[in-house]
Amino acid sequence: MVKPDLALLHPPSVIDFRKRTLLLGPVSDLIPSTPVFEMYPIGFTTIASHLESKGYEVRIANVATRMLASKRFEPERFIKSLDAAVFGIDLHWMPHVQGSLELAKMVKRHHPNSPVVMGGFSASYYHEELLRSHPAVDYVLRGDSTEKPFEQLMDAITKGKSPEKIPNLSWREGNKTRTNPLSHVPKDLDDILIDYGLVVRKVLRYRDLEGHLPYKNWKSNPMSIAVSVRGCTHNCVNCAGSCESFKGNFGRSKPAFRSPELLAGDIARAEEYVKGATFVVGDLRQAGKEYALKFLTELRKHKVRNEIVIELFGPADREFAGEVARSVDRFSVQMSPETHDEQVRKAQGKPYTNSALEKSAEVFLDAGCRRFDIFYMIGLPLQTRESVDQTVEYTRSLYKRFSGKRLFPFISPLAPFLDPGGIAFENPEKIGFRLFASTLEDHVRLATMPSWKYTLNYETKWLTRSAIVDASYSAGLGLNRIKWEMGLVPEETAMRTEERIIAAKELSSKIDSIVSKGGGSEKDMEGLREAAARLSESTVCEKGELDWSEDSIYASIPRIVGALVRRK
Ligand code: B12
Ligand code: SF4
Repeated sequence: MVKPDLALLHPPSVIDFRKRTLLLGPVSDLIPSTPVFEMYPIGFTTIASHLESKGYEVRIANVATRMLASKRFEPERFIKSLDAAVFGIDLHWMPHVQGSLELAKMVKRHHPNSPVVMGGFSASYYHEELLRSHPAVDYVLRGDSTEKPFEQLMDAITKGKSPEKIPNLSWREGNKTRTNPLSHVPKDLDDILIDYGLVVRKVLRYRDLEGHLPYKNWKSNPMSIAVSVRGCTHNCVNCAGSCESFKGNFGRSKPAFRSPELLAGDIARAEEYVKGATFVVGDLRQAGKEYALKFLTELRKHKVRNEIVIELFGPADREFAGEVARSVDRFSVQMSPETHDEQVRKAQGKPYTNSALEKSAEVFLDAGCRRFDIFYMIGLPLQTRESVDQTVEYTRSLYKRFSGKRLFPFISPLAPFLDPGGIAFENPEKIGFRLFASTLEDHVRLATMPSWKYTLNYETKWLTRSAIVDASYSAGLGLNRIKWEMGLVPEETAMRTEERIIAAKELSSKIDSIVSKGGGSEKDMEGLREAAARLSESTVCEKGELDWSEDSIYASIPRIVGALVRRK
């Protein structure tokens, strides 16, 4: 087998999740991953594409999907068997804090002479603590764009040069932590290489399909991602990807966009390999109307047949909906008003009205969008239990208004963590939040708590941790009932969801009662382990409700073969 210069490893959120009792809760019901967050950052593919173009051999190993795919897969044995000059581990999303650190220790145990590089949003935020308190981590590459700094670091490591001048790098020199300036912040994304065939070639080279899968169910519901932007023009208070957070933590004062031509090309190339939906990250109108229209004109030329999923960060008009419809065969829309309550929405950083939201749904549904998904959240500033209940009731009026018209509301808690670096995390009291964790170490402790109530790193003035849990299960039950009454989910699915929510609620109470008597160790919880694992997946709705297509990986095989042959 080829020896990679770099192995990029993605951990599960908790490395020993199979051995612990963890009621992880409805933390990932609305995304493709399971609650161990097995999806690796899209950046793995751009880092790998860039380094390969410079002659480095890179392997991607998704340890999380492999652990989910087989009980017999042992991460320690696998890490031992890997032979790479350098190991890269993402600590992008904070929920991976325990998994990333444990994986780094594993690498060091078996490969003490191979440097470990960490990167991603959370690693950038906590770079000092990572290097100060975690000897298994040798380097941290900060910021939202590490492709070129990583090339420089690989050169330095493999040729024994000093890392002194590498932008965005934090590193250890003796007992001291060195922090180079965060100066590589590209103004646009036009130099980024996205080789959609790379993963397919890697699967064949390393004979490892599961280890390259972005998430567990990718084979039955494949999806690709096209990134229009790094950064954001908005300032939602709980988000570490906001304008203010990018400025404060990742050195970016303005979003960087991919040119409309390249973005449309990415989507067309993704289609060569994957028959499934392509999710376009970022509201296309953030760079201005002209950008959005240019992109749609370019996309039209490619005659894309895959379903395109676009995001709206704010209301849209009929003209824009019409342009989207003219440019693609099939499309869906996602919008996150977070709540029906306009005051709460404003406090969260999204000052638009319900009538503007409903108008947007109307114009897109009229234009032929296949589904209009609306996402609500629990744990927002000013949001009370009554407000959550009213959000659920409001969806009934939405269903009535758009009856039979493919409008799908979803609701889930802001969990498990309030994003470090976001406005609310940095100014909790001002926003009305109370934090239970600030350091990496605090978050590691929370990540391994027996139920998600104790994992939450925050509560609000209006909803305690217990109230967030209660409101989430209750809203899940309410929305499920409404969907059933409106005929949006079959009775059988609705019954299954209801039973699961009730069972999860009961289990949560059992865990509370053990904890209240001073228990909480793994031994005290052992009898609940299997139920906790079973009830952690898809609590408030089923993953199938989110599938954009019924295509499976097998439908993509002719394309993959065709695309690989064309590349030869
Ligand atoms: C698109 C997106 C998603 C997509 C995933 C896309 C993907 N596979 O990367 C979906 C919708 C699935 C998603 C899910 C989640 N997301 Co999200 N997501 C985003 C969003 C909107 C854009 C991210 C993006 O485009 N990144 C592009 C660039 C910046 O990152 P990248 O190319 O992947 O990686 C570069 C660098 O980060 C770095 N890097 C990354 N990994 C590594 C590893 C190494 C070794 C190195 C050196 C460098 C490095 O270098 C890369 C290349 O330059 C941001 C918000 C924002 N405005 O940024 C939130 C954001 C990143 N998500 C966030 C969260 C919390 C989540 C969830 C945990 C939410 C949940 N509870 O369900 C899940 C986790 C999913 C999982 N892992 O299974 C938070 C993270 C905050 C934090 N510090 O934890 C953000 C900031 C905002 C938010 N609240 O949504 N997300
Ligand atoms: S949640 Fe708000 S701030 Fe964060 S990426 Fe989305 S629109 Fe931007």
